[in-house]
Amino acid sequence: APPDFSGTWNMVSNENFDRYMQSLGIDLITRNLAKLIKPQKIIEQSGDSFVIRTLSSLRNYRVQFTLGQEFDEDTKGLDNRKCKTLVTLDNGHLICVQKGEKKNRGWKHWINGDDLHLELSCEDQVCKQVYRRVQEAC
Ligand code: YOG
Repeated sequence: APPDFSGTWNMVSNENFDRYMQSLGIDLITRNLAKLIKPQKIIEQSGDSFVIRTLSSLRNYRVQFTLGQEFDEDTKGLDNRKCKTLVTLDNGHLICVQKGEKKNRGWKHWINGDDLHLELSCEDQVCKQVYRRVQEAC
């Protein structure tokens, strides 16, 4: 069965985030603030439809999509670019391609136990993040 990404996930690790942000042209002051935060992901999945919220004290970001349907993404509050974005599911991996000004841009999510993995790519940089599931009260 395909994985269910739904839930609340807290960041536990973040590798190469600074160089990823540099590849997106984020200024030094913003990068230094962004490195200090540990965002939370809130994912709502129902069938092929997803909402992913990335929440932090610095910025919030929300993206909504249906698998296999390209859409216009505006990375407002992040690097403020427009992309043609397509997300597909391949062997339990949620794979996003963000076509636009930046080459080789996208991200991948997958689940391993209680961990939600995220690889963010731009140009020649890959940032590797891990989030851990927040258990709901019963
Ligand atoms: O996630 O696209 O889950 O959208 C990447 C930040 C930092 C703002 C975050 C705020 C890229 C300043 C979005 C971080 C750097 C730096 C919390 C990752 C840009 C600006 C919002 C992302 C996907 C996959 C869903």
